[in-house]
Amino acid sequence: MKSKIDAFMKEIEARNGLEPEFMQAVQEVAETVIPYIISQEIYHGKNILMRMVEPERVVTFRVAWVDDQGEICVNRGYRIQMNSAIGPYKGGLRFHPTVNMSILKFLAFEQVFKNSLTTLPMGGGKGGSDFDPKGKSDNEIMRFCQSFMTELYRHIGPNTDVPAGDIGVGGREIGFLYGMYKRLKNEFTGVLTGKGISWGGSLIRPEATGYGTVYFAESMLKTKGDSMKGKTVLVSGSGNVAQYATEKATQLGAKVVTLSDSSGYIYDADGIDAEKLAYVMELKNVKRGRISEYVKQYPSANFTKGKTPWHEKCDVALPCATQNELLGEDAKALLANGCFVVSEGANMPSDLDAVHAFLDAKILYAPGKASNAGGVATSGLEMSQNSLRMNWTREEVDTKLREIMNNIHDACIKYGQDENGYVDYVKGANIAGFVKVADAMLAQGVV
Ligand code: NDP
Ligand code: 2IT
Repeated sequence: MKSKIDAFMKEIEARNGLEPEFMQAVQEVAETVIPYIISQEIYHGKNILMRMVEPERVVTFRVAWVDDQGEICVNRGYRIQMNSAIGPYKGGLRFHPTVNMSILKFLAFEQVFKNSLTTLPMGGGKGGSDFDPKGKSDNEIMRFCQSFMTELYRHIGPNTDVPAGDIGVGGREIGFLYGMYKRLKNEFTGVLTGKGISWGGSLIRPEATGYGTVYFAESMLKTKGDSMKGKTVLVSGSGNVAQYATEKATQLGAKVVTLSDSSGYIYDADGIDAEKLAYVMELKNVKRGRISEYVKQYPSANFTKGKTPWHEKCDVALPCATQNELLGEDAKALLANGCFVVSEGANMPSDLDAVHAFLDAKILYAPGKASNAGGVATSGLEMSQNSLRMNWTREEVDTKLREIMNNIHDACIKYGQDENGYVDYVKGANIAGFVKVADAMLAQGVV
Protein backbone atom coordinates (compact mmCIF):
# COMPACT_ATOMS: atom_id res chain seq x y z
CA MET A 1 0.00 0.00 0.00
CA LYS A 2 2.78 2.40 0.96
CA SER A 3 4.42 1.93 -2.45
CA LYS A 4 1.12 2.78 -4.22
CA ILE A 5 0.78 5.97 -2.18
CA ASP A 6 4.45 6.87 -2.75
CA ALA A 7 4.12 6.31 -6.51
CA PHE A 8 1.02 8.54 -6.60
CA MET A 9 2.81 11.28 -4.64
CA LYS A 10 5.85 11.09 -6.95
CA GLU A 11 3.61 11.74 -9.93
CA ILE A 12 1.99 14.71 -8.17
CA GLU A 13 5.40 16.13 -7.31
CA ALA A 14 6.67 15.70 -10.88
CA ARG A 15 3.63 17.51 -12.22
CA ASN A 16 3.46 20.34 -9.67
CA GLY A 17 7.06 21.08 -8.72
CA LEU A 18 7.79 22.62 -5.37
CA GLU A 19 4.40 23.03 -3.68
CA PRO A 20 5.00 21.76 -0.14
CA GLU A 21 1.65 22.69 1.44
CA PHE A 22 -0.28 21.26 -1.49
CA MET A 23 1.78 18.04 -1.36
CA GLN A 24 1.13 17.78 2.37
CA ALA A 25 -2.65 18.12 1.95
CA VAL A 26 -2.70 15.57 -0.88
CA GLN A 27 -0.54 13.13 1.11
CA GLU A 28 -2.92 13.29 4.07
CA VAL A 29 -5.85 12.44 1.80
CA ALA A 30 -3.97 9.82 -0.23
CA GLU A 31 -3.02 7.85 2.90
CA THR A 32 -6.66 6.98 3.55
CA VAL A 33 -8.38 7.40 0.18
CA ILE A 34 -6.03 5.25 -1.93
CA PRO A 35 -6.64 2.15 0.26
CA TYR A 36 -10.38 2.87 0.01
CA ILE A 37 -10.26 3.20 -3.78
CA ILE A 38 -8.41 -0.12 -3.99
CA SER A 39 -11.15 -1.74 -1.90
CA GLN A 40 -13.98 -0.40 -4.13
CA GLU A 41 -14.24 -1.78 -7.64
CA ILE A 42 -16.39 1.05 -9.01
CA TYR A 43 -13.41 3.42 -8.81
CA HIS A 44 -10.94 1.10 -10.55
CA GLY A 45 -9.47 2.28 -13.85
CA LYS A 46 -11.02 5.75 -13.51
CA ASN A 47 -7.90 7.70 -12.43
CA ILE A 48 -10.31 9.49 -10.13
CA LEU A 49 -7.91 10.85 -7.48
CA MET A 50 -5.55 12.18 -10.15
CA ARG A 51 -8.52 14.04 -11.66
CA MET A 52 -9.38 15.45 -8.21
CA VAL A 53 -5.91 16.86 -7.53
CA GLU A 54 -5.85 18.75 -10.82
CA PRO A 55 -7.69 22.10 -10.51
CA GLU A 56 -10.43 22.60 -13.08
CA ARG A 57 -9.13 26.13 -13.61
CA VAL A 58 -6.52 28.48 -12.11
CA VAL A 59 -6.63 32.23 -12.62
CA THR A 60 -3.81 34.58 -11.62
CA PHE A 61 -3.85 38.26 -12.24
CA ARG A 62 -2.16 41.58 -11.56
CA VAL A 63 -3.66 43.79 -8.87
CA ALA A 64 -2.31 47.33 -9.19
CA TRP A 65 -3.43 49.97 -6.69
CA VAL A 66 -2.33 53.31 -5.24
CA ASP A 67 -1.39 53.69 -1.56
CA ASP A 68 -2.03 56.73 0.66
CA GLN A 69 1.38 58.22 -0.29
CA GLY A 70 0.47 58.07 -3.97
CA GLU A 71 2.85 55.16 -4.68
CA ILE A 72 1.75 52.54 -7.19
CA CYS A 73 1.76 49.05 -5.64
CA VAL A 74 1.51 45.69 -7.40
CA ASN A 75 0.19 42.47 -5.89
CA ARG A 76 -0.80 39.13 -7.35
CA GLY A 77 -4.39 37.89 -7.28
CA TYR A 78 -5.50 34.26 -7.56
CA ARG A 79 -8.60 32.12 -7.83
CA ILE A 80 -8.28 28.32 -7.86
CA GLN A 81 -11.46 26.69 -9.19
CA MET A 82 -10.73 23.20 -7.97
CA ASN A 83 -13.84 21.08 -8.42
CA SER A 84 -17.44 21.79 -9.46
CA ALA A 85 -18.81 18.22 -9.54
CA ILE A 86 -21.39 18.81 -6.78
CA GLY A 87 -22.05 22.56 -7.03
CA PRO A 88 -20.60 25.98 -7.86
CA TYR A 89 -17.02 26.58 -6.68
CA LYS A 90 -17.15 27.81 -3.08
CA GLY A 91 -14.41 28.92 -0.72
CA GLY A 92 -12.72 31.88 0.86
CA LEU A 93 -10.27 34.57 -0.16
CA ARG A 94 -7.07 34.98 1.86
CA PHE A 95 -5.06 38.22 1.97
CA HIS A 96 -1.67 37.50 3.56
CA PRO A 97 1.92 38.08 2.40
CA THR A 98 2.62 34.31 2.45
CA VAL A 99 -0.11 33.55 -0.12
CA ASN A 100 1.19 31.60 -3.11
CA MET A 101 0.04 28.86 -5.47
CA SER A 102 0.96 26.03 -3.10
CA ILE A 103 -1.01 27.46 -0.19
CA LEU A 104 -4.08 28.25 -2.26
CA LYS A 105 -4.06 24.85 -3.97
CA PHE A 106 -3.86 23.09 -0.59
CA LEU A 107 -6.75 25.20 0.68
CA ALA A 108 -8.82 24.61 -2.48
CA PHE A 109 -8.18 20.86 -2.32
CA GLU A 110 -9.22 20.70 1.36
CA GLN A 111 -12.28 22.78 0.52
CA VAL A 112 -13.55 20.20 -1.99
CA PHE A 113 -13.72 17.51 0.73
CA LYS A 114 -14.99 19.90 3.39
CA ASN A 115 -17.80 21.24 1.23
CA SER A 116 -18.81 17.71 0.29
CA LEU A 117 -19.04 16.85 4.01
CA THR A 118 -21.42 19.74 4.71
CA THR A 119 -24.15 17.88 2.75
CA LEU A 120 -24.82 21.12 0.82
CA PRO A 121 -24.37 21.45 -2.96
CA MET A 122 -21.05 23.30 -3.09
CA GLY A 123 -17.92 22.59 -5.13
CA GLY A 124 -14.51 23.74 -3.93
CA GLY A 125 -12.37 26.79 -4.64
CA LYS A 126 -10.05 29.24 -2.93
CA GLY A 127 -8.38 32.50 -3.81
CA GLY A 128 -6.68 35.57 -2.50
CA SER A 129 -3.59 37.67 -2.77
CA ASP A 130 -0.12 38.20 -1.32
CA PHE A 131 -1.39 41.66 -0.24
CA ASP A 132 -0.61 42.38 3.44
CA PRO A 133 -3.52 44.18 5.12
CA LYS A 134 -1.51 44.89 8.30
CA GLY A 135 -0.94 48.60 8.85
CA LYS A 136 -3.02 49.64 5.84
CA SER A 137 -5.65 52.38 6.17
CA ASP A 138 -9.34 51.67 5.44
CA ASN A 139 -8.97 53.63 2.20
CA GLU A 140 -6.01 51.53 1.11
CA ILE A 141 -7.93 48.34 1.90
CA MET A 142 -10.87 49.66 -0.14
CA ARG A 143 -8.73 50.58 -3.16
CA PHE A 144 -7.01 47.20 -3.07
CA CYS A 145 -10.33 45.31 -2.84
CA GLN A 146 -11.79 47.37 -5.69
CA SER A 147 -8.80 46.69 -7.94
CA PHE A 148 -8.86 42.97 -7.01
CA MET A 149 -12.54 42.73 -7.95
CA THR A 150 -12.14 44.51 -11.31
CA GLU A 151 -10.49 41.29 -12.51
CA LEU A 152 -12.07 38.65 -10.27
CA TYR A 153 -15.66 39.63 -11.19
CA ARG A 154 -15.46 38.05 -14.66
CA HIS A 155 -14.61 34.63 -13.17
CA ILE A 156 -17.30 34.41 -10.44
CA GLY A 157 -21.08 34.53 -10.11
CA PRO A 158 -23.84 33.24 -7.83
CA ASN A 159 -24.12 30.00 -9.84
CA THR A 160 -20.45 29.79 -10.87
CA ASP A 161 -18.14 30.61 -7.99
CA VAL A 162 -19.01 32.23 -4.65
CA PRO A 163 -16.00 33.53 -2.64
CA ALA A 164 -16.05 34.44 1.07
CA GLY A 165 -13.57 35.44 3.79
CA ASP A 166 -10.50 33.71 5.21
CA ILE A 167 -7.32 35.09 6.86
CA GLY A 168 -7.18 38.86 6.31
CA VAL A 169 -10.64 38.98 4.71
CA GLY A 170 -13.55 39.76 7.03
CA GLY A 171 -16.74 41.82 6.92
CA ARG A 172 -14.95 45.05 5.92
CA GLU A 173 -13.23 43.49 2.90
CA ILE A 174 -16.33 41.55 1.79
CA GLY A 175 -18.22 44.87 1.80
CA PHE A 176 -15.68 46.61 -0.45
CA LEU A 177 -15.49 43.57 -2.77
CA TYR A 178 -19.28 43.32 -2.98
CA GLY A 179 -19.69 47.03 -3.73
CA MET A 180 -17.33 46.80 -6.70
CA TYR A 181 -18.88 43.59 -8.03
CA LYS A 182 -22.33 45.17 -7.92
CA ARG A 183 -21.10 48.25 -9.72
CA LEU A 184 -19.41 46.23 -12.46
CA LYS A 185 -22.27 43.77 -13.04
CA ASN A 186 -25.23 45.95 -12.10
CA GLU A 187 -26.67 42.98 -10.20
CA PHE A 188 -27.62 42.59 -6.56
CA THR A 189 -26.93 38.91 -6.11
CA GLY A 190 -25.46 36.38 -3.67
CA VAL A 191 -22.02 36.30 -5.29
CA LEU A 192 -20.12 36.55 -2.00
CA THR A 193 -20.91 35.23 1.46
CA GLY A 194 -20.10 36.80 4.80
CA LYS A 195 -22.08 39.88 3.73
CA GLY A 196 -23.51 42.41 6.21
CA ILE A 197 -26.92 41.60 7.67
CA SER A 198 -28.66 44.55 5.98
CA TRP A 199 -27.41 43.57 2.50
CA GLY A 200 -27.91 39.83 2.18
CA GLY A 201 -25.75 38.36 4.95
CA SER A 202 -26.78 35.55 7.25
CA LEU A 203 -27.04 35.69 11.02
CA ILE A 204 -24.45 33.39 12.68
CA ARG A 205 -22.08 33.43 9.65
CA PRO A 206 -19.40 35.38 11.59
CA GLU A 207 -19.72 32.98 14.52
CA ALA A 208 -20.14 29.78 12.50
CA THR A 209 -16.58 28.48 12.05
CA GLY A 210 -15.60 28.88 15.71
CA TYR A 211 -18.96 27.66 17.02
CA GLY A 212 -18.87 24.67 14.67
CA THR A 213 -15.37 23.71 15.81
CA VAL A 214 -16.58 23.59 19.41
CA TYR A 215 -19.82 21.77 18.47
CA PHE A 216 -17.63 19.16 16.79
CA ALA A 217 -15.43 18.82 19.90
CA GLU A 218 -18.61 18.41 21.96
CA SER A 219 -19.85 15.66 19.59
CA MET A 220 -16.53 13.81 19.91
CA LEU A 221 -16.62 14.11 23.71
CA LYS A 222 -20.22 12.84 23.73
CA THR A 223 -19.04 9.51 22.27
CA LYS A 224 -17.16 9.09 25.58
CA GLY A 225 -20.07 10.27 27.73
CA ASP A 226 -18.18 13.52 28.34
CA SER A 227 -18.69 17.22 27.47
CA MET A 228 -16.84 20.56 27.23
CA LYS A 229 -18.00 21.50 30.74
CA GLY A 230 -15.09 22.06 33.10
CA LYS A 231 -12.43 21.48 30.43
CA THR A 232 -9.28 23.61 30.17
CA VAL A 233 -8.86 24.76 26.58
CA LEU A 234 -5.95 26.16 24.55
CA VAL A 235 -6.99 28.32 21.60
CA SER A 236 -4.46 29.67 19.08
CA GLY A 237 -5.06 32.69 16.89
CA SER A 238 -7.13 35.70 17.91
CA GLY A 239 -9.01 36.36 14.69
CA ASN A 240 -12.51 35.43 13.60
CA VAL A 241 -12.33 31.69 14.22
CA ALA A 242 -10.41 31.92 17.51
CA GLN A 243 -12.78 34.55 18.93
CA TYR A 244 -15.97 32.57 18.38
CA ALA A 245 -14.39 29.26 19.38
CA THR A 246 -13.50 30.96 22.67
CA GLU A 247 -17.04 32.33 23.03
CA LYS A 248 -18.74 28.96 22.47
CA ALA A 249 -16.29 26.96 24.60
CA THR A 250 -16.86 29.41 27.45
CA GLN A 251 -20.66 29.27 27.00
CA LEU A 252 -20.46 25.48 27.29
CA GLY A 253 -18.66 25.75 30.63
CA ALA A 254 -15.03 25.35 29.55
CA LYS A 255 -12.14 27.63 30.54
CA VAL A 256 -10.09 29.06 27.66
CA VAL A 257 -6.62 30.04 28.90
CA THR A 258 -4.72 31.07 25.75
CA LEU A 259 -5.01 33.14 22.55
CA SER A 260 -2.22 34.06 20.14
CA ASP A 261 -1.13 35.86 17.01
CA SER A 262 2.00 35.67 14.88
CA SER A 263 3.96 37.55 17.60
CA GLY A 264 3.31 35.10 20.47
CA TYR A 265 0.61 33.93 22.90
CA ILE A 266 -1.12 35.12 26.05
CA TYR A 267 -1.86 32.82 29.00
CA ASP A 268 -4.62 33.75 31.43
CA ALA A 269 -4.97 31.17 34.21
CA ASP A 270 -8.32 32.67 35.29
CA GLY A 271 -9.85 32.05 31.85
CA ILE A 272 -10.83 34.41 29.03
CA ASP A 273 -14.43 35.08 30.03
CA ALA A 274 -17.10 37.02 28.10
CA GLU A 275 -15.93 40.42 29.33
CA LYS A 276 -12.27 39.72 28.44
CA LEU A 277 -13.33 38.35 25.07
CA ALA A 278 -15.27 41.56 24.36
CA TYR A 279 -12.02 43.43 25.02
CA VAL A 280 -10.14 41.12 22.59
CA MET A 281 -12.80 41.63 19.90
CA GLU A 282 -12.55 45.41 20.20
CA LEU A 283 -8.74 45.18 20.21
CA LYS A 284 -8.48 42.92 17.15
CA ASN A 285 -11.51 43.86 15.04
CA VAL A 286 -11.81 47.62 15.64
CA LYS A 287 -8.41 48.87 16.81
CA ARG A 288 -6.59 46.15 14.82
CA GLY A 289 -4.07 45.80 17.65
CA ARG A 290 -1.82 42.95 18.81
CA ILE A 291 -2.70 40.22 21.33
CA SER A 292 0.28 41.21 23.52
CA GLU A 293 -1.76 44.28 24.57
CA TYR A 294 -4.06 41.92 26.52
CA VAL A 295 -1.58 41.78 29.42
CA LYS A 296 -1.67 45.56 29.83
CA GLN A 297 -5.43 45.32 30.35
CA TYR A 298 -5.27 42.12 32.45
CA PRO A 299 -1.88 42.15 34.26
CA SER A 300 -2.38 38.75 35.91
CA ALA A 301 -2.05 37.19 32.43
CA ASN A 302 1.31 36.82 30.73
CA PHE A 303 2.57 37.09 27.16
CA THR A 304 5.20 34.74 25.68
CA LYS A 305 6.87 36.24 22.64
CA GLY A 306 7.52 34.16 19.52
CA LYS A 307 5.96 30.93 20.85
CA THR A 308 2.75 28.95 20.26
CA PRO A 309 0.50 27.85 23.18
CA TRP A 310 0.95 24.08 22.80
CA HIS A 311 3.29 23.50 25.73
CA GLU A 312 0.68 24.65 28.28
CA LYS A 313 -1.43 22.09 30.10
CA CYS A 314 -4.95 21.44 28.79
CA ASP A 315 -7.72 18.92 28.10
CA VAL A 316 -8.74 20.36 24.74
CA ALA A 317 -6.71 22.13 22.03
CA LEU A 318 -8.38 24.25 19.34
CA PRO A 319 -5.80 25.44 16.77
CA CYS A 320 -7.48 28.41 15.05
CA ALA A 321 -4.64 30.43 13.46
CA THR A 322 -3.02 28.98 10.34
CA GLN A 323 -1.44 25.98 8.58
CA ASN A 324 1.46 24.11 10.22
CA GLU A 325 1.21 26.01 13.49
CA LEU A 326 1.24 22.75 15.50
CA LEU A 327 4.26 20.54 14.81
CA GLY A 328 5.16 16.98 15.81
CA GLU A 329 6.99 18.12 18.93
CA ASP A 330 4.03 20.29 19.95
CA ALA A 331 1.71 17.30 19.57
CA LYS A 332 3.99 15.27 21.83
CA ALA A 333 3.95 18.04 24.46
CA LEU A 334 0.15 18.26 24.30
CA LEU A 335 -0.21 14.49 24.73
CA ALA A 336 2.35 14.40 27.58
CA ASN A 337 0.35 17.11 29.36
CA GLY A 338 -2.90 15.16 29.14
CA CYS A 339 -4.61 16.79 26.15
CA PHE A 340 -7.12 14.29 24.74
CA VAL A 341 -9.26 16.38 22.35
CA VAL A 342 -8.00 18.35 19.33
CA SER A 343 -10.58 20.04 17.10
CA GLU A 344 -9.05 22.09 14.29
CA GLY A 345 -10.60 25.49 13.56
CA ALA A 346 -7.82 26.40 11.12
CA ASN A 347 -7.06 24.61 7.85
CA MET A 348 -4.26 22.02 8.22
CA PRO A 349 -2.85 23.56 11.45
CA SER A 350 -1.21 20.24 12.40
CA ASP A 351 1.72 19.07 10.30
CA LEU A 352 1.84 15.40 9.23
CA ASP A 353 4.01 14.42 12.22
CA ALA A 354 1.47 15.95 14.59
CA VAL A 355 -1.43 14.24 12.77
CA HIS A 356 0.30 10.87 13.06
CA ALA A 357 1.09 11.48 16.76
CA PHE A 358 -2.59 12.19 17.50
CA LEU A 359 -3.74 9.15 15.51
CA ASP A 360 -1.18 6.87 17.17
CA ALA A 361 -2.29 8.08 20.60
CA LYS A 362 -5.95 7.43 19.60
CA ILE A 363 -7.18 10.66 21.13
CA LEU A 364 -10.26 12.50 19.86
CA TYR A 365 -8.68 14.30 16.90
CA ALA A 366 -10.71 16.10 14.23
CA PRO A 367 -9.07 17.42 11.05
CA GLY A 368 -10.12 20.90 9.94
CA LYS A 369 -12.03 19.69 6.91
CA ALA A 370 -14.53 18.15 9.34
CA SER A 371 -14.37 20.39 12.39
CA ASN A 372 -14.15 23.82 10.72
CA ALA A 373 -16.79 23.09 8.06
CA GLY A 374 -19.40 25.12 9.98
CA GLY A 375 -18.16 28.32 8.35
CA VAL A 376 -18.63 27.26 4.76
CA ALA A 377 -21.81 25.38 5.71
CA THR A 378 -23.31 28.61 6.99
CA SER A 379 -22.09 30.31 3.81
CA GLY A 380 -24.18 27.66 2.04
CA LEU A 381 -27.13 28.67 4.22
CA GLU A 382 -26.49 32.32 3.27
CA MET A 383 -26.64 31.32 -0.42
CA SER A 384 -29.95 29.54 0.19
CA GLN A 385 -31.42 32.57 1.96
CA ASN A 386 -30.25 34.82 -0.91
CA SER A 387 -31.93 32.54 -3.45
CA LEU A 388 -35.14 32.49 -1.41
CA ARG A 389 -34.88 36.25 -0.76
CA MET A 390 -35.55 35.53 2.89
CA ASN A 391 -33.69 35.79 6.19
CA TRP A 392 -33.76 33.04 8.78
CA THR A 393 -33.56 33.85 12.50
CA ARG A 394 -30.44 33.29 14.62
CA GLU A 395 -32.05 30.24 16.16
CA GLU A 396 -32.97 28.76 12.76
CA VAL A 397 -29.43 29.16 11.40
CA ASP A 398 -27.80 27.90 14.61
CA THR A 399 -30.06 24.83 14.64
CA LYS A 400 -29.14 24.04 11.02
CA LEU A 401 -25.44 24.57 11.83
CA ARG A 402 -25.65 22.13 14.76
CA GLU A 403 -27.46 19.59 12.56
CA ILE A 404 -24.79 19.87 9.86
CA MET A 405 -21.94 19.47 12.37
CA ASN A 406 -23.73 16.39 13.79
CA ASN A 407 -24.15 14.97 10.29
CA ILE A 408 -20.44 15.47 9.58
CA HIS A 409 -19.63 13.71 12.84
CA ASP A 410 -21.89 10.80 11.86
CA ALA A 411 -20.24 10.59 8.42
CA CYS A 412 -16.80 10.40 10.07
CA ILE A 413 -18.03 7.54 12.25
CA LYS A 414 -19.52 5.74 9.25
CA TYR A 415 -16.21 5.61 7.38
CA GLY A 416 -13.71 5.98 10.23
CA GLN A 417 -14.77 3.64 13.04
CA ASP A 418 -12.81 0.41 13.53
CA GLU A 419 -13.98 -2.90 15.05
CA ASN A 420 -12.88 -1.74 18.54
CA GLY A 421 -15.00 1.38 18.34
CA TYR A 422 -12.07 3.81 17.82
CA VAL A 423 -12.91 6.57 15.35
CA ASP A 424 -10.17 7.76 12.98
CA TYR A 425 -11.76 11.10 12.04
CA VAL A 426 -9.10 11.75 9.37
CA LYS A 427 -9.98 8.56 7.54
CA GLY A 428 -13.71 9.12 8.09
CA ALA A 429 -13.68 12.71 6.80
CA ASN A 430 -11.48 11.95 3.81
CA ILE A 431 -13.50 8.96 2.61
CA ALA A 432 -16.93 10.50 3.28
CA GLY A 433 -15.86 13.70 1.47
CA PHE A 434 -14.35 11.72 -1.39
CA VAL A 435 -17.31 9.40 -2.06
CA LYS A 436 -19.84 12.12 -2.87
CA VAL A 437 -17.52 14.05 -5.19
CA ALA A 438 -16.09 10.94 -6.87
CA ASP A 439 -19.55 9.50 -7.54
CA ALA A 440 -20.70 12.79 -9.07
CA MET A 441 -17.59 12.90 -11.26
CA LEU A 442 -18.13 9.33 -12.46
CA ALA A 443 -21.76 10.13 -13.33
CA GLN A 444 -20.72 13.22 -15.29
CA GLY A 445 -18.17 11.43 -17.48
CA VAL A 446 -14.63 12.38 -18.41
CA VAL A 447 -14.74 16.21 -18.41
P1 NDP B 1 -8.21 36.06 10.76
O1 NDP B 1 -7.49 36.84 9.75
O2 NDP B 1 -9.44 36.61 11.38
O3 NDP B 1 -7.23 35.64 11.95
C1 NDP B 1 -6.07 34.93 11.70
C2 NDP B 1 -5.34 34.70 13.01
O4 NDP B 1 -4.29 33.77 12.79
C3 NDP B 1 -4.69 35.96 13.56
O5 NDP B 1 -4.63 35.87 14.95
C4 NDP B 1 -3.31 35.88 12.94
O6 NDP B 1 -2.31 36.59 13.65
C5 NDP B 1 -3.03 34.41 13.01
N1 NDP B 1 -2.10 34.05 11.93
C6 NDP B 1 -2.28 34.20 10.61
N2 NDP B 1 -1.21 33.81 9.92
C7 NDP B 1 -0.31 33.44 10.83
C8 NDP B 1 0.99 32.93 10.74
N3 NDP B 1 1.61 32.74 9.55
N4 NDP B 1 1.62 32.60 11.91
C9 NDP B 1 1.00 32.77 13.10
N5 NDP B 1 -0.24 33.25 13.24
C10 NDP B 1 -0.89 33.57 12.13
O7 NDP B 1 -8.52 34.66 10.05
P2 NDP B 1 -9.60 33.54 10.44
O8 NDP B 1 -9.81 33.50 11.90
O9 NDP B 1 -10.76 33.71 9.54
O10 NDP B 1 -8.83 32.22 9.97
C11 NDP B 1 -8.05 31.43 10.85
C12 NDP B 1 -7.90 30.03 10.28
O11 NDP B 1 -9.21 29.44 10.14
C13 NDP B 1 -7.27 29.93 8.90
O12 NDP B 1 -6.53 28.73 8.82
C14 NDP B 1 -8.47 29.83 7.98
O13 NDP B 1 -8.14 29.22 6.75
C15 NDP B 1 -9.38 28.97 8.81
N6 NDP B 1 -10.80 29.02 8.48
C16 NDP B 1 -11.48 30.18 8.46
C17 NDP B 1 -12.83 30.19 8.19
C18 NDP B 1 -13.65 31.42 8.23
O14 NDP B 1 -14.85 31.32 8.07
N7 NDP B 1 -13.08 32.59 8.44
C19 NDP B 1 -13.55 28.95 7.86
C20 NDP B 1 -12.75 27.75 8.00
C21 NDP B 1 -11.42 27.81 8.28
P3 NDP B 1 -1.66 37.91 13.01
O15 NDP B 1 -2.66 38.98 13.21
O16 NDP B 1 -0.39 38.12 13.78
O17 NDP B 1 -1.40 37.61 11.56
O1 2IT C 1 -11.76 27.64 4.81
C1 2IT C 1 -12.99 27.90 4.75
O2 2IT C 1 -13.85 27.02 4.81
C2 2IT C 1 -13.37 29.31 4.67
N1 2IT C 1 -12.52 30.19 4.71
C3 2IT C 1 -14.82 29.68 4.51
C4 2IT C 1 -15.25 29.53 3.07
C5 2IT C 1 -16.62 30.01 2.76
O3 2IT C 1 -16.95 29.98 1.57
O4 2IT C 1 -17.38 30.40 3.65
